Amino acid sequence: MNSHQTPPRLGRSESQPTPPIRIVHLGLGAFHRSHQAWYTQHAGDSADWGIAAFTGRRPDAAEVLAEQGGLFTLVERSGSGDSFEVVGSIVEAVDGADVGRLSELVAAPSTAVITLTITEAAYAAGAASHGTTSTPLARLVTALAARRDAGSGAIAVVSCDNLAENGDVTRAAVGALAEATDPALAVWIDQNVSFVSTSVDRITPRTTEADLAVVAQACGYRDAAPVVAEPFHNWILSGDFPAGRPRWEDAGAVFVDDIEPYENRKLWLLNGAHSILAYAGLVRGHSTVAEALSDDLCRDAVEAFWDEAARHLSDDALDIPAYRQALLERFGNSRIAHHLTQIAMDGTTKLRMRAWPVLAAERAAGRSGDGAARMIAAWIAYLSCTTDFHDPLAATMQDAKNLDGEHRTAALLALISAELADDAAVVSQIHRQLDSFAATTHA
Ligand code: CS2
Repeated sequence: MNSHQTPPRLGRSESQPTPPIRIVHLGLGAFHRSHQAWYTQHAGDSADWGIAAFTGRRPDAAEVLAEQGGLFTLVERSGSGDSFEVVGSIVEAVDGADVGRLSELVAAPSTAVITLTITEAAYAAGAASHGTTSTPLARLVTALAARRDAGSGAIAVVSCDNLAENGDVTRAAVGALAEATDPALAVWIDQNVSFVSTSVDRITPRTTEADLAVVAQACGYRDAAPVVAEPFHNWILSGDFPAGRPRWEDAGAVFVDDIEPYENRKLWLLNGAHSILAYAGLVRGHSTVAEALSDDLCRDAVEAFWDEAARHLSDDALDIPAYRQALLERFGNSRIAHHLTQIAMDGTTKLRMRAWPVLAAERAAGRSGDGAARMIAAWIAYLSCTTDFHDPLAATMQDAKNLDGEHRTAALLALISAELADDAAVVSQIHRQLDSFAATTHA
């Protein structure tokens, strides 16, 4: 190609068959594309399963992807190089506010699966949103009503957010919303919607301008919406698919009866370590996961937390030593620039699931839980040195930050869990860690 010519834009050719829409997704972001869209593309029956994906926080993402017929490049970034693949399983990209199109698609009898990546915080926000269609779960309830009215039958809803028992959490949130607006719909949902629990994993940092240039250079076309991810991917699911599903197992997905041990392993060891690295790392001036991991203080804090969490992950099939080793390698991949500020978002919701269960389990066993307490102390230290934080409880958090000493610590802990804040011994324990953390930081 002549270097002065603009390379062509990535797009579908007329002759390329497009799979029919049978999956509707809420929360079109980079993670959906590197994970569920990738698994669907690699299912043996991928020709039968197209995805219509609706945006959540980024409505502009639909426009850019729609211009490419839903196609995008997945850049698989290992420690030694990049490989490139065009993913074609998303066949329609829609602005999430288009509840009419969402209802139409969910009401279609051919639609069998609804997947969600709406962020952890959205499950709590759902409860306050009945009667509106401004939140993803409220939109989902509206669309499920359309399916009931159309008589299209049972369907599976699959949460792919980092929450323990995410299927049950979704069932409760959707059920409460339906109950508040249309009790008969709540009954229909109870009888016709299968809420599948899943544990999802693939590190997917935000795409940068530099990534766009890498793709143009390597692939010879312009892609305005590539996604960069690590080579590792994992998907564990538990639940029924009454209207069918793609053969995701062909791509490595695993179906289990009891998902809890797998969820906890992922949430505590991977996500918990991420939160420690994010908060401790940012306080200590690092910007990426790989940088924070190379700081002994941060790494020791991670290992100490892992030792505690591992005591509550006793099933041999979990192979915790191998899992820990693999995590150190994944986090250490410095070619993946996974920014700590991205992980630091929504701390109250995340720590409730990443730190609190381990702290509670350790204390119930008569031990200190200092490793888990340290994750929370790192979060408080981070809040003390920034005004630029993103959290669903940001407004209340500001009030708590204005207090002093242990009152301040207790008020911040209350945002994670009332039980934490009510336990004076835990408040002091975390408060002491905060001081030691700050002292080490400024040494
Ligand atoms: C991260 C996760 O942002 C975060 O809180 O811990 O997004 C993490 O990268 C993924 O769960 C990896 O699968």
